Amino acid sequence: MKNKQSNSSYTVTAALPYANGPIHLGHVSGVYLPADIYVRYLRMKKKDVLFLCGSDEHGAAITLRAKKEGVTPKQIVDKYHGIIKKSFSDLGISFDVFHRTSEESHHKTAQEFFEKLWKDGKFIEKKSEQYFDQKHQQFLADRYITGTCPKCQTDGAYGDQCESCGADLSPMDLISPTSTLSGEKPVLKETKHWYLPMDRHEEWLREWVRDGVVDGEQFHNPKEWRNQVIGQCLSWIDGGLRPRAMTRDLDWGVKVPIENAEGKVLYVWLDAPIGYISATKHWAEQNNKDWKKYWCKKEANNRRLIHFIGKDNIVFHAIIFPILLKDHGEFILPYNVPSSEFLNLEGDKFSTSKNWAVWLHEYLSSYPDKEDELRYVLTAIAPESKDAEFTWKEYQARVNNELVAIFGNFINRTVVLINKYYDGIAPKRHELTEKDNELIDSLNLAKEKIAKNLELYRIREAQLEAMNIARAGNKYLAEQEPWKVIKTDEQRVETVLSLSLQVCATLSIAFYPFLPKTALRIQKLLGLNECYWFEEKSVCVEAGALIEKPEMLFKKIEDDFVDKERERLKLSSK
Ligand code: B3M
Ligand code: ZN
Repeated sequence: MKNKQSNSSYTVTAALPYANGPIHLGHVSGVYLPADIYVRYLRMKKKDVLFLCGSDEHGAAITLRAKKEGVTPKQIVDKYHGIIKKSFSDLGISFDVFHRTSEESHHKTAQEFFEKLWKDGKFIEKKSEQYFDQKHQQFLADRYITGTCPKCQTDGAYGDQCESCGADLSPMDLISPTSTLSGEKPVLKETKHWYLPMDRHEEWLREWVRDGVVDGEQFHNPKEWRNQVIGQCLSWIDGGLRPRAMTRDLDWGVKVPIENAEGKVLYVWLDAPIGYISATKHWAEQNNKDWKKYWCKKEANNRRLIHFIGKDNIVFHAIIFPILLKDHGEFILPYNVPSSEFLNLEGDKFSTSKNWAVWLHEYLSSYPDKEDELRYVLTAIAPESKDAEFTWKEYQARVNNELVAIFGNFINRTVVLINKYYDGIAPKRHELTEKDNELIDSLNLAKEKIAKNLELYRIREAQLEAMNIARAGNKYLAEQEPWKVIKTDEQRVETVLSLSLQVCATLSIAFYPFLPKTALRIQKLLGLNECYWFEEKSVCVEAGALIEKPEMLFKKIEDDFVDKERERLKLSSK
């Protein structure tokens, strides 16, 4: 293996959300939260990691929304960029930079990229007949055109993709095409575009995806890739890749930087991933760093590029973007593309148009002190390998039965007893029993399991292991019964509570990637300041340390909370 984990560094991206609406819980659970947890863990291990995101401000998603709201695309992206950025930060998603693709600096980077590829002969210029809306005097690509999917026969497939079966489409593939602007049948008209001949790349892509090898060199470990990502890529490649237009006839977007290309902009799926690079440049400039260290083969010594995305973005991150990066020549290729499946909501798909969604900014403004509850539940049900579902009933059950009854309860019992018996001074440890050693071993084992799972992007499993630490702590207290033993053997109680404090300290570290605010509260309770990933030595609270007064970490969710949220969802949906 070329890359050894021990000394690699990381460039981690989370899909750039379209700035055409706010973020909902489906996005958070599948992409942003797992990426944040992974990155927080790497930072705790003192890895060199850069965490990138930003808003995707071009493409039909934006212009169609602007049309619907009767405002300009600029007004749309300004509004939603602000809402999205704030909601991420309120949830504790710790991007190093949250950029935007409407920035001048991004346009420049995307144009330079396109120009280099054009000059190097990587595109084909081609005239063809394309669908045109006569009423609106506009060519129709991507979401401007819908029709029946030729693969699964579902109506409402778009000109670029069928959302029902995931097929990668072009407008000419659609059966009974209709303009989404006028609702009318389009006519054919000649236009010119620049195409990426993806068919030229099938061979190396297949080897890269399947074996992780390019030109005989090992670039990634395919065993670490999710099966569904490899499966989807290989089925596309084996189905035959076709040349794909990298430009569009639109006026909103990055202008095509070559002669005789008036009225043309870059295809949003060309410019958006380059947004990761321009975000890096922006961050590097502000932090006095060299952006090339994060992206370029020569400078990015042993760096892993990791894209967290949703499954509808696989083709763009695992096929098209790698082709562009390789064609350019200077860049590293993705090391992994952890892609999630979809999250549903109360028995139905999340839908912006039907307003069937729980919007992140609304949740956070209703419950500003419950961001960790949300982080916990969304990770516990994350759609990592198959579609999953969010319900308010399950939210209540997870908070009450796990956060309150297991995690909060264990911390609280320990802190209460230490305050009660020792005025809040951490007790000394005496001779250890077999049970004590078993507990210590289980802490060590748990942290290894958490680390291993996180390194393989199994975030859900990792959080479960963290919760098992609290479970073990509760079991230990229940067996040792310090509240009874205190009457007969005070020394033994000192040992039991000293070990319980060690469990609390371990929890504050193990949970830091998942529930950062709660973890820091526990650290404060214990007088600790230890946000590194414990490798060899265990975290302990020294005897004599001052433990603060108990406070409740989580509050029970009552039934009327669930009723209110369900009602709100029904009332606001269309
Ligand atoms: N904005 C698509 C999406 O939100 C797109 C991702 C771009 S990542 C470079 O699903
Ligand atoms: Zn389909």
